[in-house]
Amino acid sequence: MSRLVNISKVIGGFKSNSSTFKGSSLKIVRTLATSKDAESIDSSDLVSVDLPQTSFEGYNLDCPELSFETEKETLLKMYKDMIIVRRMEMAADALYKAKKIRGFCHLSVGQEAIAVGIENAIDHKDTVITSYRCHGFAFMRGASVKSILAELMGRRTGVSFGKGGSMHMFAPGFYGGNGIVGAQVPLGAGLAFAQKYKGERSVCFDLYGDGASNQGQVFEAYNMAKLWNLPCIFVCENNKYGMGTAAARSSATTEYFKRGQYIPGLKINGMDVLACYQGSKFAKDWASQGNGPLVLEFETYRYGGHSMSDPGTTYRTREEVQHMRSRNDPIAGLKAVLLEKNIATEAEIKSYDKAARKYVDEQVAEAEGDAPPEAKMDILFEDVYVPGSEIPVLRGRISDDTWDFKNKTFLNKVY
Ligand SMILES: Cc1ncc(C[n+]2csc(CCOP(=O)(O)OP(=O)(O)O)c2C)c(N)n1
Ligand SMILES: [Mg+2]
Repeated sequence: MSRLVNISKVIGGFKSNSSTFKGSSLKIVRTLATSKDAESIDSSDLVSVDLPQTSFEGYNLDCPELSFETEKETLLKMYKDMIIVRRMEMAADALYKAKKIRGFCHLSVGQEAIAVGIENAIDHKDTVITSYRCHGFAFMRGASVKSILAELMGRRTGVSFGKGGSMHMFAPGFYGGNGIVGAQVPLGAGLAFAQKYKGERSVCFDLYGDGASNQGQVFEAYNMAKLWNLPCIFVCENNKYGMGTAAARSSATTEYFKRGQYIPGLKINGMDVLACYQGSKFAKDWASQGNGPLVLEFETYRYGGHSMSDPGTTYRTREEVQHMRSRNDPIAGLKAVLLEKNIATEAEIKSYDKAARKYVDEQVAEAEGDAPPEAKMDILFEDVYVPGSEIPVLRGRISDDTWDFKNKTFLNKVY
């Protein structure tokens, strides 16, 4: 029986996209739904959005429309998604500092608009794959907050059953969470190939960083995607640094959206969730209509260090970080839109923020209460293959490590 329960329901006009262990996704909707959500917002209640001219820049491409209409509830949902992702990352930060999370941990505080904008523009048939900075994407694709935090703490209820950790998170239609810089890019082209081969009109969002963008395998993937007209949307999250190296010190040109050469590109303001949403919708339409790949660049910024072991202050100034936080924050930006368009009052937004904090705190407590995986060999070798597709034996580092899947024991065979 699958341990991953997929729940996707519409409650009170809000779609829960959370699949979860022991079902907490329904709670997310109920916790954050206010009486206004359920009673006074009609799902056909449209609002017009006018993006600034600076939202997009095209390369061999006509930019998406700056003015569009969308449902008010979509804007509210994006706000709630972003505050949940940020609270979850802040909880991970605190748990790490309390030594309850060990090992690698890369947070995306500041970059939330990208995962949220993309997910609100696509559907469950589309696929997403990214690097180690993956918690927000895992949540948006359907993993519960609890299962993500439990994974970070090495609990059996974690999204990878407590054996993966920060960089190895998966959900339906989400192919990780990949720790090897750039390695996911050709995998994403492969996903897009499979989607096209199966005749689906879906697309793959294939994400990587500015640091990864110079790797040869990125250009190999571009080539094949264009050659075979794959519905692959290459997405460079340009957060201005690869670890402690500024983009201009590692990239001969930092116009990442132009680097597909023969593939059209689009630069998107990655600090504005509405631009991320509109740009992602445009990209999905483009690729699913058979136009082949696109290269997107989301210009963004991470507020914290590269990982928990980097304070993030030695290669950039405090003023730079402060400037981005105070002038470009994606959550504050959408809040201003909600207020300006009378979609929510200041008091309602405060209540959403409070509910998000309470919800994440509860999820932390539940995850902390869960047990780690038992120290059993069959648990160690579980999930290496999809059940039923195992090879007879898996060789380890030494002969004593050779595992017999059928009999769930070591063979002790000497090679
Ligand atoms: C093949 C490989 N080389 C080096 C590393 C070490 N490493 C981890 S993250 C990173 C920087 C990547 O920066 P970027 O692509 O901009 O992503 P960001 O961390 O900014 O999201 C490096 C060099 C690695 N994990 N894999
Ligand atoms: Mg980077």
